[in-house]
Amino acid sequence: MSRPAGRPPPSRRPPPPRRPGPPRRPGPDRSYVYVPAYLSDDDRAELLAWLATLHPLWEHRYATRRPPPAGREQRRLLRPVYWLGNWQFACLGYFMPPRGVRDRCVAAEPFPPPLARVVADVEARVRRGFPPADVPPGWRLDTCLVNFYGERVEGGRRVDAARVGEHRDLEPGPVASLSIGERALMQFVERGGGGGTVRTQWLDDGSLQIFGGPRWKDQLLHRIQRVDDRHDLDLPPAIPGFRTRRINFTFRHVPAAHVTRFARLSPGARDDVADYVAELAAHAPFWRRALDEAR
Ligand SMILES: O=C(O)CCC(=O)C(=O)O
Repeated sequence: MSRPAGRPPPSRRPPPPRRPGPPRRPGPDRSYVYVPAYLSDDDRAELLAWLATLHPLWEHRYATRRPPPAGREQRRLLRPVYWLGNWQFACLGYFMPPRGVRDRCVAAEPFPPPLARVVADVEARVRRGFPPADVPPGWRLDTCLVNFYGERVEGGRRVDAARVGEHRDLEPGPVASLSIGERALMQFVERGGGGGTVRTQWLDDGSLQIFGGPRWKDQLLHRIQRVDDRHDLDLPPAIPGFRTRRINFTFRHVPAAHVTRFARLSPGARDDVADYVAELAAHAPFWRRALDEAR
């Protein structure tokens, strides 16, 4: 077929001039989710009834049977805690891959039904909505840290302890957190001190937050700046010397290969946590069995 005279062949035609369009908006961030009013009334009631049966530990930062490391002062943690799935005792050091993985995660109780339901739903949300690269092979939310936020009562004085300094959660993959009680101010900040606050999020009563991926997990630190005290709450369980106004459940993943039964800890580590395990065993059949197994 012949070409009409005077027309350049199509491939040589100059491209049409670009029209400046509106600036491109970044797509939605699939590695962060905040869901207000997530917890159902039934699950909340069941969770509070279960909490009332717990005996949280108020751990010391370092082992109590020998002096703290040089230059460090022994102290109690800011707040009582309870762990499910596996217990990361502060004196053994928290799970810190790749090197800090042995003798740190002690097999602990399974999740009670309302938390098991939350976990099943959160895992499904993550698999549906998060970028696959954020979710390592074998990832499951098998670990939960229950943090009790409130104030200590010391010699008649009330000392507020409802905060967490900036840190990263080193367990691989997304972490999820469920909050009940007074709302908390959570901030994500750039690492290295110089950077500013990248996101500020009030974590409301009954809310769920999930974050994962290199930006939220590795490049940013997070902290709890403060917790409101507007409703005079005193959440269960009763903890001597402490009034709880917020409880947070942080769900994480620790690979099963790094979880050790109490009876299988190295003798030094077992000795460091023996008093805590005895305290837990006084109230929880799981820990009674763990203690018996080690005898
Ligand atoms: O209480 C919260 O919402 C956050 C707790 C937290 O940062 C943690 O458990 O690592």
